[in-house]
Amino acid sequence: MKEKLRQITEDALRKISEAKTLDEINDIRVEFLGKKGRITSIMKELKNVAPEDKPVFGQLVNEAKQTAEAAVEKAKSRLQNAALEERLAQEKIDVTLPSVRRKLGHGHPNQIALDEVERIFVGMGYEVVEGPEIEYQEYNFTKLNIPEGHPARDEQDTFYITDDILLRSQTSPVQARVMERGKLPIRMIAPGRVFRSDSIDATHSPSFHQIEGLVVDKHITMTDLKGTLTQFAREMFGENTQTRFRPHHFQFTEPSAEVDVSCFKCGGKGCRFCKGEGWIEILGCGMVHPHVLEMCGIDPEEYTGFAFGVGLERIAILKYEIDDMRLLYENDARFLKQF
Ligand code: 2U9
Repeated sequence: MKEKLRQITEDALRKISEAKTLDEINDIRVEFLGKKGRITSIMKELKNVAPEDKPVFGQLVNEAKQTAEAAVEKAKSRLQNAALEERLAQEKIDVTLPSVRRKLGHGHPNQIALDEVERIFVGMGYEVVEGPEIEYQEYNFTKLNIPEGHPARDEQDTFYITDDILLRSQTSPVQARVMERGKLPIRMIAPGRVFRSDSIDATHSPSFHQIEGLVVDKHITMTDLKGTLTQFAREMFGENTQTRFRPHHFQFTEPSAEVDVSCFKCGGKGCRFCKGEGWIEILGCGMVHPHVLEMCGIDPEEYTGFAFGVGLERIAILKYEIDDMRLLYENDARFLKQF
């Protein structure tokens, strides 16, 4: 029996010393020390040992168990250390290698144009205010003098979520909300995404961006409007830019105008860029309609104001000479990084 135990122990130690992986070690541990392992099972043969030899035999089995366990632990740490050494050797970093050059992103032309417009108006003391893209029809239309059933609602046909809630077709509701707050005077611009139920072509998109402006104070006149927008045009398109105000109609302003700038390519002589006109349309504007002031809680007898609206894409297209608006939405880095 003793001889059998010695043989099993010798087997275990040899196998342990020859093992090359942690998995192999684990298999050997199960083979010898597991519940049905060879060393564990030999205890069952205790009944065949003479009573006087039993204590000695028990002790021998225990010693064999401890020897095998110790050898397993030692082999485990030997293999773990070897694996670590190998990983460290593989992951060695060569600090003399050239670094991977990071690709830098680039501002979107819309963003570059918006930053410029904001810089100009903030320089004139305006605040930049943002508002929700999902709006009540009351703020998007009614408070802007476009009552239910008015044909102007069709011109700005947008996406309705319910009868009452829609995707804003203009950023004007932001100004209506600021007026309602009642803190005067107001000098603000409201940039943001707007929505119209339009098909996509070179100059239209169901989602585009506007920047609208609003000034409300005592004694604001059309002269303030003309001076402000002329200054904006000069800063945006060059200091020799001339402006031309043509009468127009908007529901929310009276009187209203569209503004053209002298062509910054030919200086007004007429070229391919301005289609021979010498002028390029850039924005719409007007004196805030007294009824709009009233609906937003401001007394039109005491206060007057002017407002304007520009299409951000239109400004970007003009300034960077982009001939198709769709290019602005395709996110092709080869196009975007040119500006
Ligand atoms: C309030 C009162 C008046 C905003 C204005 C325009 C003129 C205008 C268009 C330009 C091209 C929109 O992007 S576009 O399609 N906008 O011409 N917008 S005045 O007038 C307001 C706004 C808010 C409370």
